[in-house]
Amino acid sequence: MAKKATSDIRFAPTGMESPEKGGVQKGVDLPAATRKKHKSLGLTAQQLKDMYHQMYLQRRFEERAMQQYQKGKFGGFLHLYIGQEAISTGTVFAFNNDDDIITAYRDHGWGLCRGISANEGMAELFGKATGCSGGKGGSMHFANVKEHFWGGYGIVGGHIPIASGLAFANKYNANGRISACFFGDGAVDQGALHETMNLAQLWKLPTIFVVENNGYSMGTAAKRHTVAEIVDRAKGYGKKSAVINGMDVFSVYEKMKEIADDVREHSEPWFVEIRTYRYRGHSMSDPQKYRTKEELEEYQNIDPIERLKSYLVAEKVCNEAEISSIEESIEDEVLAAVTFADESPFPDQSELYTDMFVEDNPYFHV
Ligand SMILES: Cc1ncc(C[n+]2csc(CCOP(=O)(O)OP(=O)(O)O)c2C)c(N)n1
Ligand SMILES: [Mg+2]
Repeated sequence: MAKKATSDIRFAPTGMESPEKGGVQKGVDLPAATRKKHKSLGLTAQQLKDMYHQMYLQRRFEERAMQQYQKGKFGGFLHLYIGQEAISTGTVFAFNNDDDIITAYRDHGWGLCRGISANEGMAELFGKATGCSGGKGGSMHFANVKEHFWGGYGIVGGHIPIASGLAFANKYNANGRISACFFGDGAVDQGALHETMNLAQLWKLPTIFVVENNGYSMGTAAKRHTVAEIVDRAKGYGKKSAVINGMDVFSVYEKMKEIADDVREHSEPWFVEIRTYRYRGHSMSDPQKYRTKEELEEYQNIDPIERLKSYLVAEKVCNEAEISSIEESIEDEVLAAVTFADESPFPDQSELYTDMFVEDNPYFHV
């Protein structure tokens, strides 16, 4: 066989042109959204308003956080969840309040859904003592263990075994709770995922592995960093699986509720791919050269918050004035959070060595 010229040897698709030439394809293909209306999903009008409140709070909290970052009020990393809010919201509404949730570093929205106030969240970003992690965690380490939100992790895939550990404890204690681990498409080829998927299946742990596939791992499109359909990873481990439209809160709610019920009943893990899109860069210093403006607009046109708002108005759950009043109250809440964070003190030096270890009542023995 003739030796290939070095210039013909390729290790990965390149370029932004056509897929045949190895170009980058569109972020994610969304499956159809549910056609069900709220009543047939068992959601009340009040719950819909709460959902809207929750999603809008996450959006405005992060928009303000971004502004404060740009003003230099805090530094380090800031990974925004904007665009993905239907996933946290739909899931938290579908789960019981004491089901365990753990996520990666794109964690602000999850924290706000699980009892962290705007004040505590903003103060954490500012590194202040009044923050949800005492100002010692920052953006990537929001946590609220009392409300079964276990954080906030910076190592891609590193938190996946912890989620199954939580499931192990729940099964051992026979407390009827389940756990769910949320991670990005960039984590699907991490060894920790595959080791944990194997054990979770062997031990029939009540847990859900959830990929929030937003189409990109930093600046690399999913179609350039991973082979095959992500959801098909489930097959190799004999897992039940689903693909969900993450731009629609009803679809997330419906399917995650069904899955949670199944996991609770049969104590068997699921592997779920929720397809979504992040509107902002990976973190704050991302020139976003890997995607086109048109692609971004395609997803912004099906924004999950706008979608819910249109539904609320069309179904006469709220009128425009009620929606404005929800939005205004959130605006005030988030602005007050900025002032709160600004005026709060930094942690005392004596805090440097606290919160390093669990000293009493480890979770497993509760
Ligand atoms: C083990 C490890 N390798 C590399 C990194 C650097 N890193 C931080 S985020 C990231 C991309 C992860 O993308 P994805 O899982 O799709 O999550 P998303 O940012 O899209 O939410 C990488 C490679 C890291 N934090 N941990
Ligand atoms: Mg991603």
